[in-house]
Amino acid sequence: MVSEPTTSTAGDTRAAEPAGQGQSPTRALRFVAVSNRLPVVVEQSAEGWTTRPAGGGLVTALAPVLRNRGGLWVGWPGVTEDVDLHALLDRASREAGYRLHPVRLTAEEARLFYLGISNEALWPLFHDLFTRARFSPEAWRAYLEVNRKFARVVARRGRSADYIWVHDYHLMTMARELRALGVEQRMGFFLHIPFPAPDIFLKLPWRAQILHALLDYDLIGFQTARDRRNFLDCARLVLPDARARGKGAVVSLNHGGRTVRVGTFPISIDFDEFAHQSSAPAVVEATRRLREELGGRTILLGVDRLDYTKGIPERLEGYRLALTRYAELRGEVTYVQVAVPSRRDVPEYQVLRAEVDRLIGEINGEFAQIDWVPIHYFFRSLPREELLGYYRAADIALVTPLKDGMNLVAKEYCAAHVENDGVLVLSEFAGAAAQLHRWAVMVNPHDVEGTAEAIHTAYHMAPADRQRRMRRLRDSIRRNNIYRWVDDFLEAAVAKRLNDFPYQEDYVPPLDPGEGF
Ligand code: ADQ
Repeated sequence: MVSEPTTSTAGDTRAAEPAGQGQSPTRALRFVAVSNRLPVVVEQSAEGWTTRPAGGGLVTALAPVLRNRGGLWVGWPGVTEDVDLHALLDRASREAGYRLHPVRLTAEEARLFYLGISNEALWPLFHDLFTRARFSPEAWRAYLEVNRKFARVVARRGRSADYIWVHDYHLMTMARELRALGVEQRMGFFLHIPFPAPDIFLKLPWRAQILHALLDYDLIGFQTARDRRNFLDCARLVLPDARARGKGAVVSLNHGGRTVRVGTFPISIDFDEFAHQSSAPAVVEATRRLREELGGRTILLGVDRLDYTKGIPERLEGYRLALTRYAELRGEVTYVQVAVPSRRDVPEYQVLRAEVDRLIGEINGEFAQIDWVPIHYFFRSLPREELLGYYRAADIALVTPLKDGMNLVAKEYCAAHVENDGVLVLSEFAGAAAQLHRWAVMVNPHDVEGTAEAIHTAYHMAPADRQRRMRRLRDSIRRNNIYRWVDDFLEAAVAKRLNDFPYQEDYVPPLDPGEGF
């Protein structure tokens, strides 16, 4: 990158010479991951401000790639208070094995960029719910400004051999800002949410700016072929000289003399880890207890962030209809809905919470018997062990988003079913459907009768059929796991694979005394 001379420390050298390649620190490929949030949670506790790892498959999969070459993760720490981030993130970086670098946002920037554009305009629009989208020009200016801020941090921290990998819809204009700063490194972008079809995308007041800015990346990745097709269609409409070429998982888009590669990379989970953890004695015991507490009934499970894209009210209506139509389900099935609180400061989410509370109250009021409650509802995040207990205990998972980039819950549920039992009821509009539709019970989440029917079908499915389908689901997810996803992206981005970045057990990331936040 342009602006910063390389500071070489002993740690840098070690990090820069993996696998006996003997390259100098300045020339060894290094990864800079960028996402809206850093992969740590910064929070205030009785002992003052602390951090804990945010976890998740993406972080686990990227960690070796970042650690091995002295990599960097740039993101917003999620706090706008005046916290001593230097000391906090130094410690967290040592624990993570790679450098965490914060982008500080003011409360106003966070409000406009994060809530105003990311959550209130792009999120609903990209999930086809455009009537929920609000387009504030003031918030858009803040979005551009925050993307510029991210770009400045990356440009200051960068080196000539970096590969910059940017994640998600919060940072779609960042490459443009980096290029404006003179940064010439290769940059990739992965969109975790769907990309809408032209008739929806074209409603966005800043459609041309976003498309132009995206084309400043060298590689753009989508979850599914559908998302990529939508993107290419929009690009052709907004940029008449844009031409797509090629076939397969990665194609080329030529525009204004530049070639950008556009690929499909369906994200996944650390399958083996989920399967392994699900077999732990504590999880087996939690599963047994849950089944016992729920009276040995057939358990239906929903696990979602409480988000209007996840289709929770529609699913509840489907369940209500199933109980109405099929008397044999009453007293015999129990639906457990676990919802993680999300975006509580957005009014739509408050309305959704009230609606879910109301529907659950109505259904329980209508059908409950003295020894049976049709729905158990948990409105909180669960520790991994407990979550796995629910996954394993559930005979049927209801994963019915109205639209979803991928949906990892569907894959986690299958990975946890180590006994190859359980039925996945899956929305046609989850990205996961492209991979799993042959063995899941598919539903249109808007179709209440279809959802009731799917619940009925899953309930009556013969054990041999259940097991055959679950075995296929698990095979597919095992093969296409998160490591394969990173491999495929790296291959397309820099012609390397994960094995080129072997994990170093005792690696301690270098401290860079020159770094001031
Ligand atoms: P999300 O919209 O957050 O992700 P999803 O893919 O389902 O959706 O991931 C949710 C994660 O939260 C899962 O790992 C799940 O285990 C966890 N979770 C859910 N409920 C929980 C609970 N009650 N307690 C604890 N953990 C819980 C976005 C996109 C998705 C895309 C992912 C990854 O919207 O479409 O699959 O990014 O790219």
